[in-house]
Amino acid sequence: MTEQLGNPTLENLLTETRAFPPSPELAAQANAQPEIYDRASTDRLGFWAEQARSLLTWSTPFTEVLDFSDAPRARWFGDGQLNATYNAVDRHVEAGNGDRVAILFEGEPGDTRSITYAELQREVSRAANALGTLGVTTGDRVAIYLPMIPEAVIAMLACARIGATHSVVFGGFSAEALFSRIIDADAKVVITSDGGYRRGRASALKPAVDEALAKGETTVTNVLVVRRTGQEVDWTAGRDIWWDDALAAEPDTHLPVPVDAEHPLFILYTSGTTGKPKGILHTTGGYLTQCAYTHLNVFDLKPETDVYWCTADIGWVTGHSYVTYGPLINGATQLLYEGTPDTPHKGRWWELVQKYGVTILYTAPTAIRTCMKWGEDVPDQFDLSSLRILGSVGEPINPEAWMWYRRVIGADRTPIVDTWWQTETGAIMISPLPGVTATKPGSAQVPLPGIVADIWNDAGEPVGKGGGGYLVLPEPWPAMLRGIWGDEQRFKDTYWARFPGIYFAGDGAKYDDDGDIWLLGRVDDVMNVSGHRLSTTEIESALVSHPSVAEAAVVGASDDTTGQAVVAFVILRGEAVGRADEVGEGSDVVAELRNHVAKQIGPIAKPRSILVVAELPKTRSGKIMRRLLRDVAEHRPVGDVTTLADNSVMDLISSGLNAAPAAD
Ligand code: 7RM
Repeated sequence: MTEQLGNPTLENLLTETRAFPPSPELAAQANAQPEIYDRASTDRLGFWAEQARSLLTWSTPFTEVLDFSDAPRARWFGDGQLNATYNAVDRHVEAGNGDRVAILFEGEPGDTRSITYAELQREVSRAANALGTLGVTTGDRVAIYLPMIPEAVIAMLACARIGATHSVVFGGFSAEALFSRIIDADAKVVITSDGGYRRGRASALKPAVDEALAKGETTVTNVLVVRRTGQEVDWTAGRDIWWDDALAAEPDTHLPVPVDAEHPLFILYTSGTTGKPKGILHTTGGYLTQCAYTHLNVFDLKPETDVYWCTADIGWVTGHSYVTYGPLINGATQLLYEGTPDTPHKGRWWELVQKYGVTILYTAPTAIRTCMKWGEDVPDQFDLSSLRILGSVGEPINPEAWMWYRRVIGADRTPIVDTWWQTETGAIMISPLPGVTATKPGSAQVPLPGIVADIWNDAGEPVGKGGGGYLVLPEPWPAMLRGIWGDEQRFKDTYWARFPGIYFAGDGAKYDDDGDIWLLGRVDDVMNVSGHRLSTTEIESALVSHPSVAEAAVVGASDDTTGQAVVAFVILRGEAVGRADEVGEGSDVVAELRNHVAKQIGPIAKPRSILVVAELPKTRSGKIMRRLLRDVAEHRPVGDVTTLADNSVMDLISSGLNAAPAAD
């Protein structure tokens, strides 16, 4: 533990003295005023009940707020009923806001669509009817495998409208990953597209679905295919249906199905410390309450005037909570962009901010660091004066990137909200409030009103100001996960066992002398690459599934742009060693293994470098000492090797590594 917290930049972080209070104008008109902290702490449950009542429309009002008697599974607003899509769409139309734009879509090639709440209601209704025609009913699971196009949001809302549980699988994941998620959730229908636009060209998606469904027996009866690129696709008659045809055949009205507050809204798979991804389960009432509350207060959303843009893909939890549910529940107008920030040029994002007058931007530190690398003359060419709030999520944001973000993108004027949360927490937990908090570069600072977070030491004692340890969430919160799909025991073991009965987030953290929280990264075998969670074990499993690999060890090495990068150490099987005359970093074997990982998991999991070694450093009990491999990967002198079974191993590895250049 101490070792993992031994972050070399920590001392700098904790001497941070810069603070940026909100402007008097912003403070005066902000949705969240300072009193909110007192209100929430005086009567926490009453506060959440108030949020649930004022932010959502219930078809059956709840009387019970929290029931934690079956801990760790919580029930929030348990006797209430509601429909997520009714809340995200219909009620805005009923309130006379049907003409307000919900989604401003910009495709990577530059095609655009503007979808009002009234149009969204009609599209989602048709899609809900189409799912019904295919036999999907309340409680069924639907897999969604789509690029960032409006249909991704429409598909999610169509599921929620009929009470079907969606499982969105990131479009960058492989057929193998899709297959295992379809199997785990017993999905009945898959919604996909022919392809999407990526880096200036059409990239296919449907073949991965075909490949996934050919891997074995599944419960999938139909595949709905959105036509996005017009690419040729293979067709399985009787199973595959064009989305457009299915929707055209349906009426554009549909009665949303009220569900219990604890009805499963979605499953989202995320990497854990073991090889198998966990299906994180979220339910309806509590999740939506916290999404709406955080979106309104952390981003200070004014639905009539703001243009909000969250750059996250729908395949990640940020896309669920802050593209689909939070903004739409609050009646926001938001930009949805399909492509990458550098296509066709490195100013594309800033061009979009200017074009649409974006006022609130929510993105990840890795994107900010990439833009820093491209130089500030790129954003300087655009008018970014519409921006008033900037958000960050996914990993710790280093103070340099924070300052750059504020100065170059925010004209030294916009508050930055550094938001800490997880797939498991469902919504933002720790963050400044833009009209209240004097922000500090690099710190997520304070738990939101209604949220309890603390930092404990190994013995489970609060460390207090100036102390470091494990981040814990001692009290239940509305958007908390309700379990791991199909694996109750793993749910208990993973989150509730380190400190019995208390949620352990897996992150290390430290309080500064003001009592502000600084997140220090994961303390387990989870890596964070460009804000994406990857499991070391999962990548190791992918590597050893290749016939040439005997053994593999993976570590996350710090990387200037992506935060961490995947570095793998592999021992080849005898035949493979013989086959390759040269096993250095550009060799065939290494290239093949990198592609193999991309195929097994997805391109984001591709190791930055793979080192072929003769031995791996192991303890006498056979545990791989990843700490030493991390030293090597980060070009540090190798630390304490006394627990190694054979301490000459590290010399062997280090000498082999020095020559190795980094791959793309
Ligand atoms: C939303 C999301 C969760 C992990 C989490 C942390 C890290 C996320 C921040 C952060 C420092 C932040 N969900 N993390 N946000 N670390 N400051 N503001 O990212 O499930 O994919 O990842 O990400 O380690 O445990 S996630």
